[in-house]
Amino acid sequence: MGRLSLALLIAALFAVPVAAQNFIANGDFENGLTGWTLVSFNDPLGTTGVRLADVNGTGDATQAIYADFQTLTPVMSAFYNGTTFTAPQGTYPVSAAVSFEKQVTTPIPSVTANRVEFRLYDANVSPAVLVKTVNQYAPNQTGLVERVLFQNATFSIPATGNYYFGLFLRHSNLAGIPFIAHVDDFAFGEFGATINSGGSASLGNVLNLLLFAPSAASKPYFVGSALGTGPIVIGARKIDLGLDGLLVLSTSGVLPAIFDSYNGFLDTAGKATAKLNLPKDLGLVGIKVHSAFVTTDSAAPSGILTISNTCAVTIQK
Ligand SMILES: [Ca+2]
Ligand SMILES: [Ca+2]
Repeated sequence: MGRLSLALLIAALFAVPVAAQNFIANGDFENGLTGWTLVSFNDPLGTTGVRLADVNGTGDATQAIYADFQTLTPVMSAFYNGTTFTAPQGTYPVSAAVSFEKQVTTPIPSVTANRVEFRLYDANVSPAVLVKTVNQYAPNQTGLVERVLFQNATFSIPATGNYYFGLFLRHSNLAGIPFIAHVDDFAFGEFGATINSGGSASLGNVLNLLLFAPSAASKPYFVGSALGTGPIVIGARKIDLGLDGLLVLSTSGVLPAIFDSYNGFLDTAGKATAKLNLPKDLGLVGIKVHSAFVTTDSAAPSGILTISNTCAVTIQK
């Protein structure tokens, strides 16, 4: 057996028991539009694709899917389909970072009604059937960029089978001003938990880690931050964190002023916010921090009820 085939065999053995946590292929768009198909875009003056943007407001720009709307009337939209995935019947949380970037400096004159629609399709039939749509509206914040972390929704897979998500970026003509809509860090968690980061990853500031595990409401949670994505295998599952010094430090509880609320209990809606208080240490600039969390239940396999996706930010000056 040649070296390559042996490597493939080992990879196959490893891949079988270790399931993925995120059904969304390339949901962080770091591989461009791989896995995403443009269905329609009707703005003759606009552009759409992938660009660098700080969608979650952490200070670092990463690749995000976008639509730059320059036609002000009528309503314009970009519609993409993601990759089909196989999911077991169940209810899973969804999360993403969404932003709407104003292309003029004048104040927003009215409610913009810009929105992103997350659409789940059943691909077991042809043509595929829309199962559910959840809207994330622009938050109508002042300033040039309106940001929101979308994490309040769950989608139910009605029967084990094949599904995909559509992303519909919609520009309203109400405000009469051009916008760029972005979506990044799109996660749909197989094990019922999602994490997203927001706030500022700059020295001396607080990076918020928003935890969401509706199936683990009121259960204990434990957040870890690491320098890499591992993964670490937990029974038949995995968590995408590296077993490194930062993970040991962040989970040890010895620096609660820095790793603030890294463990506790989710609220009755299955939510909590952990905080990474970044010290004013220039040596931290440029470090990429990956974070994920688990919830626990003594009756669950390995005592772990849910394992989240992993979110990453790069520490800024
Ligand atoms: Ca990204
Ligand atoms: Ca960012």
